[in-house]
Amino acid sequence: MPAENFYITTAISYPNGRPHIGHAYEAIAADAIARFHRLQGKNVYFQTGTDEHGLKMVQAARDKGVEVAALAEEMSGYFKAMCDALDISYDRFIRTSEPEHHSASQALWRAMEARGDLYKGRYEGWYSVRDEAFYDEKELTPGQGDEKLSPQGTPVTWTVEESWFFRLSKYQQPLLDLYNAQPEFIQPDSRRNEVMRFVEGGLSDLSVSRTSFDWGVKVPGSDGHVMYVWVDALTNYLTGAGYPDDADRMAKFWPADLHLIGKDIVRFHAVYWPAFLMSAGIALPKQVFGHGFLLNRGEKMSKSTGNIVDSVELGERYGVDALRYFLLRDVSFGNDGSWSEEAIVLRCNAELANGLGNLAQRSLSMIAKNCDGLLPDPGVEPDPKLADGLEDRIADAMTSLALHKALEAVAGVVTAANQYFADNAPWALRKTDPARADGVLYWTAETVRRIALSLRWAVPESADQLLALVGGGEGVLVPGTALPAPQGVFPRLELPTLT
Ligand code: ME8
Repeated sequence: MPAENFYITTAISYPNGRPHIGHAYEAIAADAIARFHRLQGKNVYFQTGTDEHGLKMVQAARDKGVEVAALAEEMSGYFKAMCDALDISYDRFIRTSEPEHHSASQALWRAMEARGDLYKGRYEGWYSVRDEAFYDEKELTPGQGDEKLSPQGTPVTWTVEESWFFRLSKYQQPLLDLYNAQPEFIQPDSRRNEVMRFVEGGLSDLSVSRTSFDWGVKVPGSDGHVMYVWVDALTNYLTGAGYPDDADRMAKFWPADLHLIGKDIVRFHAVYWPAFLMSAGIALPKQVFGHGFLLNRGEKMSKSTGNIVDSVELGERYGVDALRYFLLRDVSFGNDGSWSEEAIVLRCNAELANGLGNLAQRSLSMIAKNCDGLLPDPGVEPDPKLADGLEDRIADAMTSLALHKALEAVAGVVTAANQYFADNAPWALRKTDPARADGVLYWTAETVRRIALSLRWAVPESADQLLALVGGGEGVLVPGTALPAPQGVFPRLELPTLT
């Protein structure tokens, strides 16, 4: 039987500046999920990339005094470099400036037009450049002076232009039916509730073209109009699946299994996107999951506000796997999370250096010293078993994308195994009952193997190093195997000293 296909995407980022740790967080979470499914034997297609059109890009280029295409090219390179530095196993890094993506967006447009869902009108409304979105008057809050702010807290201005409209209002009931029939379509539940309340409040038709600039995908047959950036941005998911021409690829990877995005753009993915697809007669993605925001000691970071921390530098300073472990383990997936260098150091020292690293180091150095570096005989397996049910607990947690719970299960086994090692004191048993001492070393090493296998999706490089150190792979460890000289896999982290 051919392997089951699994198509996962991140949001595509605006390359109007360099990536920040929020982008790294999303990429790492998606990568962890993609790797998990690959390890389960699925044929995974994982797409990420950059969203290069729209007014936000035009304005960023103007502010920097560069051509918008050059800005997109340069910044997109930083996003890709970030993914490469953080071990993000994407299959495709898509750029919406690619010709293939323009064709896909135009094909989707024509399909919506053929359905009678696009019409030309005049748009007047409150527009936020930073959010690239129009808002209803009732959603705005007062800012300083005469300023009005969007629900995201960004300034809005009254804007008038000729525009194509999408009949979003027509899809209010079909969308509500979708949310009711498939509660898993939007997750977590809190985000689903927000979206349902928004849609129940009524949907206005959506302005889907712009005439004030030309940096975008041209509206077919309508000179002077480029598509509203969100129409083309969302279409990137279809472009990656081979839409419109590659029917074989579409059959494999569409509908997408999971769009992983941040909570600020759930409305675009859970309202506009399914409405566009319904209009075009294309199957809907199976799930949109809105993860929380990563805050630096409680403060929001964004490229527009300039509070950026370079995740590549953090990875260099503490280790890529330490950064990955911290983000996946510390943040309750779906909720907002807070990060600081202290928190990274604390978490990784406790659970990686002192927890798992120590477990491996203590057992493997005794095997090197007392057993000539050969895996000893197991004797009788400890009762209760050390990593009993670990893989099932992880798989359970992963079905609801509780990534932090999956790692919590692993951390629990590390603690239990360290306790087992300390309680059984193989260094003392060596003198009184060498066979039992051997057994303790064997079962500790075997547990390290199970733990390492269970961590491959989260900390791929370290997990593979650990596996090599215990001489293991998929199968239970074989007594008599010669092990390489033990080495530390998780160094103790230190905060940089302030000068
Ligand atoms: O929204 N913590 O691009 P973007 C966690 N181009 N995630 C964060 C975050 C933070 N502090 N800040 C941003 C866009 N993100 C559009 C997407 S998709 C068809 C188009 C997340 O560069 C954010 O929620 O502003 C989004 O999922 C992703 O980073 C890209 O954000």
